[in-house]
Amino acid sequence: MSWKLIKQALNGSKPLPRMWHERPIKNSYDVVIIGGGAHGLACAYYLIKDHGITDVAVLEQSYIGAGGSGRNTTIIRSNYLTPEGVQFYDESLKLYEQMSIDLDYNVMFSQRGHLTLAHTDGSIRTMRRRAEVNQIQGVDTRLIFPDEIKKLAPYLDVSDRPRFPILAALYHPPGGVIRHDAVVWAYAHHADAGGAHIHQGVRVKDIRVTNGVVNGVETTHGYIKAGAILNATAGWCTTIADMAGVRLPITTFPLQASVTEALKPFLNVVVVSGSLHVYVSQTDRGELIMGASVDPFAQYNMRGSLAYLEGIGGHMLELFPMLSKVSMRRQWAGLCDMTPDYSPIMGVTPVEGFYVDVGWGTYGFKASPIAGKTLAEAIATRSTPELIRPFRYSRFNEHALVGEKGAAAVGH
Ligand code: PYC
Repeated sequence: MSWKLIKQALNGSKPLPRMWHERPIKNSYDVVIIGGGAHGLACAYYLIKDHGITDVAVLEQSYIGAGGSGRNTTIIRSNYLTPEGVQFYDESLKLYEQMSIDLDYNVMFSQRGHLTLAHTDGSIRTMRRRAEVNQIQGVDTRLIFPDEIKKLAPYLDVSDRPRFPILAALYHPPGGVIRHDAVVWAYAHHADAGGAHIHQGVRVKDIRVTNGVVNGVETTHGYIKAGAILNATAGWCTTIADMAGVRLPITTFPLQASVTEALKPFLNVVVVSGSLHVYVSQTDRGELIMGASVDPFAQYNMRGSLAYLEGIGGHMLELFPMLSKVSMRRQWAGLCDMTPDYSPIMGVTPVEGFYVDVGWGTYGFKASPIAGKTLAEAIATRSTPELIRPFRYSRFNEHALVGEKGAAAVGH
């Protein structure tokens, strides 16, 4: 048992110290971060830790982690298709590996391995390419075939019975799942302890820009002057960017997910099928947590639909026929900001002092640590770090897209 737990037990009924605090809103900060998800909070943490910038406010219109950070299916991986994507996400995975130690908070990162199934010759070709790109970058990813897949996921139907039989899989042993709330709380705690102010329930109504330079934000709680502003929102990123006069090539779609009743442990890897639009893993409590591809219509509605349940139910049963009696317990949706090349947009914008960390599609949570770290560097140095240069805002005018559709998530 850890010393921390023993101390807590001996503390009797004394309330535990707060993880973060409510503080009065100041009328000026060096840096204002819009969006209190894992990205925004990680950026606040790294501004303090790496650059000694402590005069930071994180503004969250709801409660911290209420958006994509608390709605994702907790998958972490770095088996992308482009060298730029692999390098970037792999740095994130390495930071996740160290997070429980670095932040002294158990984020329960379970590197149980990640399998992306191939049901067609075309997807085998893409996976071969991904495996090679990954291996060149030093990332452990390889193509495997049904006999090995069966050993990793014994209940997966690898026979030729299904409509789309499993022909092969991309196996990525470092991939896995993490406790997403814990990631948000750990960053919030350290950002707060380092001096950042976390303001929940504060909505940004406008951004003041003079002669191409940001001045501050108009909020539901009054005007706040800011030396630099980071747009680290999802769902509302285009609305916020519009306030600064910055147009983003982003369309927003809902993505639905759900969880079943708890079952005995039987699934020790993350399983993804692009062709069937499914990703699934088993939680520590035994539930199956799963999601689909984005809904077919661009909208901000986050209601669950019967069409999603029918679709995912059918596809799950093609993969795991023995689940036919299992009931679904909860479903929800989050908002996904899709860019034309399925890669994010990070760094400086044409408005001086206005930075973006947006366009995270269905893959934002896994990037939180490295996005926070590199954006903090961009803000502190007023330049774009090499690792995120490929994802710069100007790439759309420079015909320098980073096409990640083949590895972004499930088939979109
Ligand atoms: O990119 O790994 C992924 C993912 C999982 C669920 C949605 N996207």
